[in-house]
Amino acid sequence: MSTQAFAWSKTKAGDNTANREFACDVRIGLAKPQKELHSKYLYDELGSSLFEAITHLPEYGLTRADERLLRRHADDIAGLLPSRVAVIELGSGVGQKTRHLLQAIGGDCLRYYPIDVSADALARCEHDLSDIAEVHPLVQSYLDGMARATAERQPGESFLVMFLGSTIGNFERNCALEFLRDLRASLLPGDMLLIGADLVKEPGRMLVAYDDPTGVTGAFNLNLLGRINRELGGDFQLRDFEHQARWNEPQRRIEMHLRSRLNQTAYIAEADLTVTFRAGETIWTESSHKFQLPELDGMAEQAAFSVDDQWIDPDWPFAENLWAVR
Ligand code: AVJ
Repeated sequence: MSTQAFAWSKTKAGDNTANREFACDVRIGLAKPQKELHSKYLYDELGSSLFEAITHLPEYGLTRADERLLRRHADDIAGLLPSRVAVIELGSGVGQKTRHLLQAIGGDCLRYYPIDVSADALARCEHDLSDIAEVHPLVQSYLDGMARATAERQPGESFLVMFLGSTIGNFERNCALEFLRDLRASLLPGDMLLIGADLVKEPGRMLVAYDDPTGVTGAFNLNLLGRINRELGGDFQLRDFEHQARWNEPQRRIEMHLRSRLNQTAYIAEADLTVTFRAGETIWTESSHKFQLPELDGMAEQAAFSVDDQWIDPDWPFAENLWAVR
């Protein structure tokens, strides 16, 4: 056992359910011919902070486009909502983009349920937004959080669910549809979904957004191996891997990979797993699907939503979509 693994076993509860699930996913993912790790594991506290830093990069226009649309059209959006509404946000992070809309909706006791895997981000969210809404943070998965929030529906009240930042793009296209159907199933007619989707643009522009010269996205990606070291007693040498971003044209998605610089072996104590890498072999860590406008309306249709409105940013092609449960 390496010293790291020993330190791990002394500091973390070995029977922790979340850890076991992580270990199990790592075992399965790294046994595949194309090794892969689920992108949700990028967001531990350090990963969430690094993602926050990504949103400030000049090359990563996505978050600013999302925020511009929400700021410019907050009144339009608020005007299209049912009169009595509570707000749920999936993957809120610190909830910074949401302020404008919450303000436009207004009211004395607007309830806001931010759902996120990062407790730190939610604590900041609550702190920053409690002047304009009654904040009920939920550290849960999206659908578990949905169940918790919708259980608090009051008579005559509707929900607005916000799914911003093109997080829907992290799902494989068929899984995205399945997820939207599950989401729809947790809602009632009259409820609405505000969903942000990043649009296909010039490959060079997309690539540099996911491979910034400052190296923040690389750090964000490499942290996944650091997290395995910390939480699962791994011994990955982070310097022997490099960040890689690819534009997959047929699938219309950016993929992030971690590429092994050499032939090497890593051991992960908690997964009782030895993994070997050939030089140049990669672990696929994230997909960010990019959308074409017509396919968005098709997704709404197929998940039993109707399209109420859509706003597009002229500087960074990105679409904010307001769908209603039908
Ligand atoms: C938070 C999922 C929208 O896919 O663009 C940013 C995550 N990954 N840079 C995205 C991310 C690399 C981001 N989302």
